[in-house]
Amino acid sequence: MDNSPELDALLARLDTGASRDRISAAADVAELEVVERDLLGRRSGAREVREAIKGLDPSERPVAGRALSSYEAGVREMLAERATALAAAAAAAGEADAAERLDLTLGGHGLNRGHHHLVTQVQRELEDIFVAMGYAVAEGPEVEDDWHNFEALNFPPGHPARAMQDTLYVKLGRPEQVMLRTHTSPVQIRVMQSQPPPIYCVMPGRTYRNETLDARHSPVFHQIEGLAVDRGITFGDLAGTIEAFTSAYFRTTVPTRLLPSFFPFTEPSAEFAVGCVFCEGSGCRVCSQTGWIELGGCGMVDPNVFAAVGIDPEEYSGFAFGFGLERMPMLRYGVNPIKTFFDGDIRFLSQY
Ligand code: FA5
Repeated sequence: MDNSPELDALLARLDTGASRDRISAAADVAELEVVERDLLGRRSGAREVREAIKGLDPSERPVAGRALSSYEAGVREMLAERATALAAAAAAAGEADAAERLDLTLGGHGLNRGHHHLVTQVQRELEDIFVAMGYAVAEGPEVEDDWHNFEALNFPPGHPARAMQDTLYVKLGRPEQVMLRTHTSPVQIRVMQSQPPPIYCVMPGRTYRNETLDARHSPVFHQIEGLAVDRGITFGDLAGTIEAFTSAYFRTTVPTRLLPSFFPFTEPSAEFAVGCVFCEGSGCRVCSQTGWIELGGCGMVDPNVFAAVGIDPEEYSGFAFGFGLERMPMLRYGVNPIKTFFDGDIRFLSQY
């Protein structure tokens, strides 16, 4: 049976010879891509033939379909061959160029763009560790009022525990009412005032104390505070959290130790220490032969603190901790004394 004129017209459009000529004429990969689009793409003749097959008599559709498939397969093969040939030619040209090229580069003056201070790097790293555990990050002001820095944290005026933190006051308003914050704990208060539980938050920042500089103490230093308030939070959660972040930071399972302590805003309170990473607990100069290095304080949020911010201590419990940020890189890199961080000596800073 003869083909219908419609079928013949379609088959005539599948011209392998003309396609071969176009493919061979492509001088580089970019041109070859254009040819491929023209021959097989969405607006190509092949695509129009595919659409037109639907309008043929059903008995002729298989013939047209087979012809189209065979044309497309042939074009793809020719495209692949041409691509290989073009790639080989480009590689050969590159080698020839490289052989003739003269290296005229001078040493030059590299632009030293600087980088984050080691303390900032550690702060960011610790934030990432806590964010991965589901914590948010919050900040508070460095100039604080007496209520946030002390009173809401259960240090009433005249409480002897205020003497534990040598305060630098700012001459503003009534005497001794405005100060440089002595710890990051006032940010706990601000966070609890600003949102209802559940709260899982870390609060890093700069803190100030009227202290004489020594190997481990500086009048300006950084702390990172942690606060978790939810139903059913226990001291076990606190211990597990401390172990989790110290292990994540030191990238090994470091032993942690909690010793009874006192803070007006936590009850019970503890000091937490990590096993000395230098001597692995056997005792050395860095850990004063104790095998342990103190990082900070912690405990269960005191009900009086919850009362100050309007959280019901019958419904919620929580833990808090705060530790010196400089302690972490001091331990990891053996930086000593603490003033090394703040001297601004580029020979030290550029190492990290
Ligand atoms: C506090 O500041 C409490 N706010 C910590 C806390 C938070 C307890 C939440 C309970 C709940 P302390 O004064 O011990 O605690 O300081 C905590 C840590 O800050 C210390 O262990 C030490 O690592 C660091 N630190 C304290 N003073 C200095 C200083 N002058 N220089 C460098 N680091 C310091």
